[in-house]
Formats: sequence, C-alpha cells, structure tokens
Amino acid sequence: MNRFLTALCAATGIASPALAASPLDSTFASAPPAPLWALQVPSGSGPVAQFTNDRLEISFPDSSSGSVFGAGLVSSCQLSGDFDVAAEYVLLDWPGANGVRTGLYVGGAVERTSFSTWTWNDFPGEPREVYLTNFSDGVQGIVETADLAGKLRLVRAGTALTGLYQTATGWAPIHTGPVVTDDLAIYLSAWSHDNVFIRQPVRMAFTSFQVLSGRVVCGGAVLVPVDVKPGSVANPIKVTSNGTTPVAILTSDALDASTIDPTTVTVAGALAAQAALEDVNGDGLLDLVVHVETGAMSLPPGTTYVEVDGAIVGGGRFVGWDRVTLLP
Ligand SMILES: [Ca+2]
Ligand SMILES: [Ca+2]
Repeated sequence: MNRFLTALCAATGIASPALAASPLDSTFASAPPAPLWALQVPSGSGPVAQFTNDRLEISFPDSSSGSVFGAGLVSSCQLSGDFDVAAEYVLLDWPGANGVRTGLYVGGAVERTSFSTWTWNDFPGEPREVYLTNFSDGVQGIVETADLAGKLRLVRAGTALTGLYQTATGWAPIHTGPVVTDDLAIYLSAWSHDNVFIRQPVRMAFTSFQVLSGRVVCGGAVLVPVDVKPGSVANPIKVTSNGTTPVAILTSDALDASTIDPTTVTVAGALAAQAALEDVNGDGLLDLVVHVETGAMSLPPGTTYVEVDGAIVGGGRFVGWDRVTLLP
C-alpha cells in the first residue's frame, strides 16, 4: 500500500479499502488483455498453450521434442523494484515422474516439477514430485509433494528472491536466493527436455495470476487500472458519435490518481477535454475521470483496446488499457 493510502487509513481508523486490482491480474477465463500478456513462442516442437476451459492450458503431446520444449505466457510489461506475485496451477494429465516442469518465472523460477525416471540423471536420489526454486544459484529447496493443484509465489525484496508454495495453512518458503534489481518480465510456463520427458501426453493449466504487491512499468510508465465508461463492462463506443466518452483512471496501489496532471491525459491518442476527481468504484478513493471527444480518438476498425496515458505531477508517466467494443 502506498504512503497516502496508509496515511488515509491511519487517519480515518478504517480497515484498508479493497484496492483496484492490478491490470495484470487474470483468471485466464478468457485471454487477458493483449497489450499486457502474450503467448510465448513455443520452444522445441509439440507443446501448445491456449485459453480454453476457462484457463490457460499447456499440453505436451507424447511426441514433444527438443533440448528444451515448452509453452506459456509472458508479460509485455515488467515488475519494477520489490514485488510479490502468485500464480495458481492445476495438473490435468500428469503421469508420475513425467519430466515436465511447471513454473512461475520472474528473474528466477519457483516450480512444481516432476522429475523423470526416464533417465538416470534427473536429480537422482530426490523425490520425483516436488516443489523447488531454480534461481541464479541453481536448483534449491527440493521438497516432496502430492499436490495436483496449488499456488506458486515469488517475492523480491532488494536483491533477494524467495519462492513459496501454498499449503493447507498458509505459505511455505522453499528457498531465498540472489536476484538482479532490474525490471523483470513475468513468465507462466511449462517445459521439459528430450532427456527427461516421459513421452506420454502431459497437460496442466494456470488458473490465475495476481500481483499481491509491486509496481508494474510498461515502457517506463507506471501501469494503472483504467475504466472506459465506468459502469459498463462491454464499453461500447459509437465511432460516429459527436459526444464524449468518459474514462476513469482508478486510484490503486500503483498510483494516486489525484497526482495525475489532467491536462496531459490522452485516450486513444486524443487529449482529454475535461477532468474531475470522483470515486467511480466505491472504494472511498478518488479516481480521475476524464472526458474525451469520441470523434477525436484514433479507433481504426478492429480496435479492441484503447490506451490511456499521461504525466504524473512531479515526474514520470502512467499508462493503462481497457477493452472497447466499436459500434458503427
Ligand atoms: Ca467500463
Ligand atoms: Ca476509487
């Protein structure tokens, strides 16, 4: 929570409000926003990642091959500074000791891994079904598990990265190791190798990703949640309209919207005509609502997202995206 929110809660004596979620958060019930996440180019041959059955499924046909082969999702933006992120997984077709690794990777991986019995050299002497971390200090903290679903979590504090997994009663740390302080992309992936893969069909899925805390930057700008047409989910925009379109920039852990310079806000390339502070999502925190001339926005046919950006008073920029549905 940022300083102004902490101060607000302390001053009012109320519990912390439910903050607007990070735009990176997703349950993968449908493809997450295209400006924020992209499917990785699969490595090797065989594995496929797709949004299906209300989740991100990654399948390995028995013929999968490569020195490394895998698939998954990568963020287009980066975590900056300290962060705390978690991903939920489920193992769907998971023969024992199959050689596939399921991982959340941000500068280092926390994994739900299946060591193989296909070869003698896949961590011999260790249990086969495990959690572990694989940071710059190598594979560490191997712990046996029978979990076929669970949560993986990575926490960066300064130059220390900690991997954790969820237990029935909370979170169990696996290992803390070194990490760079650079801005880092997020990967949700599953992968294996020719020398360990069981050569049977294997399938798993990610069912959520969440930024528990941390700042996300996109091209140097702070990522913020934005809401085109507050109150509407479909966000229809009649491109021939002579009217204006309201767009809210929500106050969140990432940014206090009252620190935005309203004269600099653009929506789909058009400068906002007017702006006011108003709480549009009922969390008790003022959001910045701008109105932009609909006809001034750049909305070529096929547009599915609009970009909202601008300057922060005192320095820096913000950016956010929301889905829109164009109407003739
Ligand atoms: Ca909306
Ligand atoms: Ca609000």
